Amino acid sequence: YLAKVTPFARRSVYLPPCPDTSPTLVGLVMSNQSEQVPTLLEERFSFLKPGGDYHPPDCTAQQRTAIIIPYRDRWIHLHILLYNLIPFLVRQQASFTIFVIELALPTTFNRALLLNVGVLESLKRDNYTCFIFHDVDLIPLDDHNLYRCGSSPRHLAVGINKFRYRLPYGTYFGGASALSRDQVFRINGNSNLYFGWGGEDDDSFYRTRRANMTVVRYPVQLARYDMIRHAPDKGNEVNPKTCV
Ligand code: UD2
Ligand code: MN
Repeated sequence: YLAKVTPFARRSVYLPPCPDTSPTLVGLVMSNQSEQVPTLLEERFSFLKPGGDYHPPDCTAQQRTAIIIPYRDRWIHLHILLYNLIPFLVRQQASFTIFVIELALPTTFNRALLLNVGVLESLKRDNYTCFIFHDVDLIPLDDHNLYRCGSSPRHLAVGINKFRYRLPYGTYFGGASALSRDQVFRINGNSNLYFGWGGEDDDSFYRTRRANMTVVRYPVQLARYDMIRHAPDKGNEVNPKTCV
């Protein structure tokens, strides 16, 4: 009977819940930022379902995760990220879909608005319970940095190379974060009003405070990231209303 089940029907087959700790975690790995990776993606990740879905093959993940990537004109970063992020999520036994939310209009960039678009569009597709808001240029280095949602919003990008692997300031909320669907709606999403670079992540942090939630973080030793080196983008000039 099992042999007849097509990949698309697999979710209707009973699989036991995934364990709290995945047995396939490996810990700290180096980021691979080779310019060769775009040519390797399709073959290496051919196990992904149409639309970029993945489900662990032998257990049922406890959460359904949407990875939301705000995007414009960062082709090589996107490919490098996917090359590193997909195996990371597979090792965590996540059930995930990656959504690249591309700003098509030639307006100033608006990262937080794209995150909102990602939430609303993804929910038309499946009943996601966990949202990971993720910069396109941030590579997580340690798979103990679990991309899961808990009882509080979580800031994931605690230690980034560009800040010498330390939290730059206490209310920092940039880079990558994890909010459950309930938490996203409790803060009424992110602000749509931040055009250009900066400030939108701080706004989201204050939204969690106003909703009486506390942002949690994993220890900096494991919540480590490499940001691919880049210059400021055209069309994402510093928001003049942001304090820098
Ligand atoms: C920091 C934060 C970021 C955000 C930003 C201020 C870190 C690691 N990240 O990023 O979360 O709060 O400051 O807005 O500190 N993007 C494009 N195309 C563009 C412009 C931006 O795809 O033309 C996307 C992309 O996903 C990028 C993200 O927006 O990673 C943030 O922009 P950035 O990387 O230029 O800014 P950065 O590194 O200072
Ligand atoms: Mn960046």
